[in-house]
Amino acid sequence: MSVHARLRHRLLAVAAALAAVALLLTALSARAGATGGGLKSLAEAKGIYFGTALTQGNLGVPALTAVAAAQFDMVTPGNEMKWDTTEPSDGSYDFAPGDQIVSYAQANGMRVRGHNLVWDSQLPSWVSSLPSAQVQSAMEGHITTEVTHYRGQVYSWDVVNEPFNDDGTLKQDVFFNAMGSGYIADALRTAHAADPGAKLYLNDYNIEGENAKSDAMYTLVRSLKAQGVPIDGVGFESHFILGQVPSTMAANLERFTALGVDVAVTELDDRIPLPATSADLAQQADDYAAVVQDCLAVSGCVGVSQWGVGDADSWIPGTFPGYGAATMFDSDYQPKPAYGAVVAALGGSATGPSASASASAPPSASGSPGAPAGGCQVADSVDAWNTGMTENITLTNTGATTLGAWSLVFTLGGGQAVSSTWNAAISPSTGQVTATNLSYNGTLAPGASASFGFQATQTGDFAAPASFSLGGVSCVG
Ligand code: 9MR
Repeated sequence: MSVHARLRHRLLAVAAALAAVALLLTALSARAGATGGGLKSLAEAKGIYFGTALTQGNLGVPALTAVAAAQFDMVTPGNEMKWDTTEPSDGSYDFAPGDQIVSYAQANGMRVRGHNLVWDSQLPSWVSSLPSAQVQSAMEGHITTEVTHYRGQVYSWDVVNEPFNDDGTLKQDVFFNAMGSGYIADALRTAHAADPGAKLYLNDYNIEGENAKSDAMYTLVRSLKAQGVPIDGVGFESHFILGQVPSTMAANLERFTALGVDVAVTELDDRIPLPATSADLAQQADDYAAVVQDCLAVSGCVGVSQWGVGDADSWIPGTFPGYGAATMFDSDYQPKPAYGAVVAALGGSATGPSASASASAPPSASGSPGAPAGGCQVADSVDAWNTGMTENITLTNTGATTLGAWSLVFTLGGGQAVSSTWNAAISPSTGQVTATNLSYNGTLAPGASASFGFQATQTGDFAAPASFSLGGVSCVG
C-alpha cells in the first residue's frame, strides 16, 4: 500500500470509529431519556438544580456520562476533593483528580458542590495522629489551600461533613478533641476568607426528619448565625431506606430556612432489599417523588443531588449487603419508575412545556408516529395485594420504522382505578385507557422498547388487560 493509500485507509478507520461512537452515544442518550432536556431543565424551570455524584472512574464510562450530561446540572465529586486525596501527606497536595471532575462539569455546563473539607472519615492518618496543639493549623492550612485552589470554580463547599452522632452530640474526632465545638466556626471562617463567593455548608445524614440529630444541627446553625459565622446552607444527605422518607421532612427543611440558610438534598438514594420487586420500584418512585416535592415545597431548598448516576455506581451494595437498586437508573442506565416519578414531581408530562418536542401524535394507520408498520409487542406483569396493584408494561416496536411518539390503548379490569403512573401518562383512570409516552421516551426505533407502569386500586379483579393496541393495530402479547 502507498503512503497515501495507507493514510486514507487510516483516516477512514478513524472516521468509522468516530461515527460508531456518535451512534452509540445517541442511542444511549435516547435510552436514558435525554431527548427531553432531562431532569435538569425541569428542575431549572422550578428554580432548583438536579445533581449527581461523579467519581474519576465514572468519567471513563460513556453510558454513564451520557446520562450524567443529559440529566444533571450539578456535580459532587464522590471522593476526589476529600482530605485523603487532596493532602495525603502534610503539605503535599494533589488536586488532579478533583480538577478532572471540575473540568468535566465545566465542559458540560454543570456547577460543582465541593465535598468536603473537614471530616473524620477519609482522613489521612497523619492528621488523626497529630498532637492536639497542631490540629488547628493543619485544618486551617488544608482549608485555605484547597478552597483557594478551587476559588471561583465551586458553587458551594461542604465545609464540615457529618459532625454529629445520631444522639445529637458532636463526634469526638481529632478536630473536636483539639479545639472543642469551636472547630466548626473556625473552619467556616477559614473557608470564607479563602473564597467569599462560595456557599458554605454543613452536611450530615439522618437529619432529614425532625429528631434529636436534626435538633442538634438546628441549634448549632442558630448559634452560628447568632455569632455572625459565615454559614450559608445545610446539606441533608438523604440516604433513605425504601418506604422510610420521614413525613416531617418538608417541615424540617423549612425550619432551617427560617434561620436564614439554604437547604439542599445532597446525597439522595433509596435502598431496596434485593431482589427488588415491581412493588418495591413503585414504592421507590413514591419515595423519590416525595423528596423532590418536599424540596419544591420549601423556598430555600436550592436543589437535589442523587449519590451516583445509576445502580451500578452506588455505594449501597458494598456497605449494606443485601440492599441495592437505590438510584433512578438501573445498572444499564435505563430509567426506573423513580425517574418517571421525579419527572412528574418536577412538573414534566407528555403535555407539559418540556415535552412539547415529542408529545404524542394522534394514532394513524400509516406508520410513524402512531402505528408501527409491522407491529408492536407488549409484555406485562402485575403485582397485587388486598386492594391495590402495580402493573409494569414493556412496549416493543416490532415494526420497520421509528416511532416518534406512542399511545397504547387497553382496557382495565372492572374495579381497577389508576392512582399513579411512571414513564407514561395514562388517562382516564378507569375503563378503556390510553397510555402516552412522556417527553423522554417517545422515540422507539425498530426493535426498541419503552417500559412504563402504574399503580391502581382494585376490588378483586387484578387481571392484566386482555389486549393492547397501538394506532389501531393489535399488539402481540
Ligand atoms: O461514595 C463514597 C464512596 O465511594 C466512599 O467509599 C465512601 C467512603 O466513606 O464515601 C462515599 O461517600 C460518602 C460521602 O462522602 C459522605 N456521606 C456518605 C457517603 C456514602 O458513604
